[in-house]
Amino acid sequence: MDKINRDKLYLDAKAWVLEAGEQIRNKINEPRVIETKSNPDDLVTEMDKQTEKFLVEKIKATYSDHYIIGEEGYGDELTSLQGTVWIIDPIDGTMNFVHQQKNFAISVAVFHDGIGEIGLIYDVMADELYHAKRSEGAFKNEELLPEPRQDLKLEESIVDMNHYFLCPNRIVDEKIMHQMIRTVRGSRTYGSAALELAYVAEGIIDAYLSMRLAPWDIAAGVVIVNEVGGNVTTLDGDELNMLGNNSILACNPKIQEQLLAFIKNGRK
Ligand code: 2AM
Ligand code: CA
Ligand code: CA
Ligand code: CA
Repeated sequence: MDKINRDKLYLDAKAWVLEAGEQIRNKINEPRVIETKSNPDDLVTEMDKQTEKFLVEKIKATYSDHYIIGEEGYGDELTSLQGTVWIIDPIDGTMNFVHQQKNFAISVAVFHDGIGEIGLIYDVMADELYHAKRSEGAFKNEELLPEPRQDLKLEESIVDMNHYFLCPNRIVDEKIMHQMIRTVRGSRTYGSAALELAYVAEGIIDAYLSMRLAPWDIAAGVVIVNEVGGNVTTLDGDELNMLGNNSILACNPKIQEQLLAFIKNGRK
């Protein structure tokens, strides 16, 4: 993808994400219709659907030859990442949106022929935009995000994981995960994969582990984490598949080997 096209795409994507965020903020206190999807804790609201529809309409009107993968179904059914593909989560952290009216994000990535070119994660209520273009640095608003700390030790790390890892589960022995929690300095869970990846990029947490995330949960975050020099792989250390679900480990490279060793030890 040439630079001029990418710069225009980036400006358009950024403007649409900011506009979508403003629309959500303007309606944040309105009564909400909440439905459930795969299970009673898997929530969706009109706002998720409206926001995805808004973004898809903007993209289709301006870039009729681009493809879209979106959580709420307004995009395309894709079997390949050839061409230019937008990967959209209109509200990542819908449970936080419903219960807290904060701590959720709009996540938008643009991939070209399988390569992540642009990542945008907008913390709507904090008005903080994490953004990156491949090879041009990653930013939080105007501030350049630093490279991951070189002197980091696992014992001084903050590791973020979904608490399902600490319950009996089919992915990894929970006792090994308890050991991991006891080894590191602290653990966190924020409830928005996109923001959790943005925090790894920012270096305010050192690792994020999650099970079975969809492309729209992680696409923008992967671009931003990679851009600062962080690593994102599957829990087994393999490359991600952006057309399917992935269990992921995103982290500062200094602690990657040790975290992968823990997981390998407990892997089912
Ligand atoms: P969502 O809010 O867009 O659904 C919560 O820990 C994180 O996991 C959120 O980023 C959430 O995205 C994501 N997630 C993925 N699949 C989910 C599911 N089936 N139920 C709830 N959250 C899910
Ligand atoms: Ca969802
Ligand atoms: Ca999501
Ligand atoms: Ca979502």
